[in-house]
Amino acid sequence: MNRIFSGIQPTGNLHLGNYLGAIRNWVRLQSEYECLYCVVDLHAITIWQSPKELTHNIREVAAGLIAAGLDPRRNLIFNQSQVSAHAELAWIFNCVARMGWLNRMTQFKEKAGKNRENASVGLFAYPNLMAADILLYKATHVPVGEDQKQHLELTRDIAQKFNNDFGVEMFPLVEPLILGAATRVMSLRDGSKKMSKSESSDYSRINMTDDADLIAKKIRKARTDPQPVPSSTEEFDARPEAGNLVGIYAALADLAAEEVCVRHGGSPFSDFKRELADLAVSVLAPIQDEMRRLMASPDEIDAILRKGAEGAREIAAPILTEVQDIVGFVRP
Ligand code: AQP
Repeated sequence: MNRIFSGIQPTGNLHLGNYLGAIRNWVRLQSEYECLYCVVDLHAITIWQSPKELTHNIREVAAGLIAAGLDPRRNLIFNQSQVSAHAELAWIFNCVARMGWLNRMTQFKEKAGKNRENASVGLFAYPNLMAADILLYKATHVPVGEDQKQHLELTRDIAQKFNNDFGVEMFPLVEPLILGAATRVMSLRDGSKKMSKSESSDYSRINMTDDADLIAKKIRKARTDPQPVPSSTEEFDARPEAGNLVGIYAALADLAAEEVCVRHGGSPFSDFKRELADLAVSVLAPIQDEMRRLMASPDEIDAILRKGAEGAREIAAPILTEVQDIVGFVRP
């Protein structure tokens, strides 16, 4: 059976990259697969989170998922810390994965920056927890943005090493699902950096909670070059900021980037940016309305998360037991 698991961190500022690279695809997959979607709060605390803000952000991300169209009756939507098996399996994987493998992870290098000695141990071991998230449910497919490709390869390595070490066929080799025209949405200020929640400049991203005026302002101020809209995707490598805006337009309009180049190539960016802002607002406004409604009733969100966690625990429990037996633990 095909089963999907994917996660998103409640680190604040849910943005257009999260929506186009991940959430929107999750909505489309819910009719084809059994899906578990997780607000990964254990991952979030690998970097300092203010407790009050973390609580708010967990609910806001859950509200964003539901408002974007994930149906809690068809999918399990929950926050990671409510299912303790994630942490238990992650510990076992800490003992399977090798230091050398984790040393190669580019996300750790980017997030730890120059001060690696001061990064949390959790940040270093982040990919092991991610492997546990996925393999705890024997998920077969993981829809993610391109930035997570390396972590998924590590998940496959961990699954394979566990199977080899213990001589079992316990874990499947998961397949990434990298879908859509915007698998890597870049910063509006710098076409070489991905759009990110934790980037200090708010003008680098479009947040899911930005109102129409702010979206229009951010797009108007987005960095481009003096040339008009590219006439072909072949120009994107040399003009990353221009390519990024065309890619965002394509994803929002559900068109191929090449098609957008055919329709808008040669137009001044000032006109294209106006159209892009209108398009972004028309896609995001209904999601924002529903997010606001949900955030006004946190009990409704908490009930959805609680129910999702109960369902997740039911799937996870026998799988964790099987792993514990394989490892040789004595259980009650
Ligand atoms: N810029 C992006 N373009 C396309 N997809 C993206 N995703 C994130 N940024 C982009 C996808 O969104 C999902 C959830 O990501 P995450 O919250 O777990 O963490 P992240 O990838 O580390 O995202 P951020 O925004 O950069 O968060 P911070 O700044 O807190 O680290 C994933 O599927 C991811 O691929």
